[in-house]
Amino acid sequence: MNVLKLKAVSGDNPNDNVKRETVDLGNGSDVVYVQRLIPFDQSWQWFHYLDKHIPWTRPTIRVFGKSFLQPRDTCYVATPGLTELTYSGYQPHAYSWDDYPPLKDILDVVHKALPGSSFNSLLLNRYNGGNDYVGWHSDDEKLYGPTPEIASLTLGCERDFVLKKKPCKKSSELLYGSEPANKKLKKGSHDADQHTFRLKHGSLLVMRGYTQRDWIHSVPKRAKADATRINLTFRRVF
Ligand SMILES: O=C(O)CCC(=O)C(=O)O
Repeated sequence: MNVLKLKAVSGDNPNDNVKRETVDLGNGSDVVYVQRLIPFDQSWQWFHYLDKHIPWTRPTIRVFGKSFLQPRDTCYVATPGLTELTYSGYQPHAYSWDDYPPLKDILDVVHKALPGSSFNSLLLNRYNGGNDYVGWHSDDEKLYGPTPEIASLTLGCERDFVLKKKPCKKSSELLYGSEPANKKLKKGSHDADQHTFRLKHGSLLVMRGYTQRDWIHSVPKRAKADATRINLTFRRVF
């Protein structure tokens, strides 16, 4: 599998000494990966709190006219008054940040790590083992604007996060939408149009610029991922 060797970028964030690495995807898209944003023990504390207290649901969604159970648990949190989120025919209830106070502490850490960011919504995902996944998609809903910054925090089991370049703007979802997100790249292969990040406990991955317009991403099924992973994706709704 092509797990990326990342280039460390110095001076990107002089306000802290957390090591961050940036992958330039070209044409105004890039990804920042911070492998150890949150200390190990603190990450487990937040993991256990969220696992227990978040009102997880597994909704029925519609993709290409077919209904199926979303292959992971989810919950949505947003600041009141924002445009409501709808994806795959599903409109999640927006819980408040005040309902789950540790989320505000986590948001604070993420904001400090990303100067200039101001996220007002959060989609949480819980993968109960390697059969849970998210298929190929991009977070290109209009409510996020043309160049959203999307910050994705991992707690718990390590999983692969795969980015693949869209073949062309309009046909990408047709080409990729029904493809199961469980393929691995051949060992040792190098493909500039596909990148895999192994997301560690306490890590933060940030997609920026035109990544949602030009790339799709997935967290594929992995037989060996036998424990739970909680993912928090912070976004700004305009
Ligand atoms: O779990 C992840 O790392 C990705 C989640 C994701 O792609 C999404 O919520 O849109």
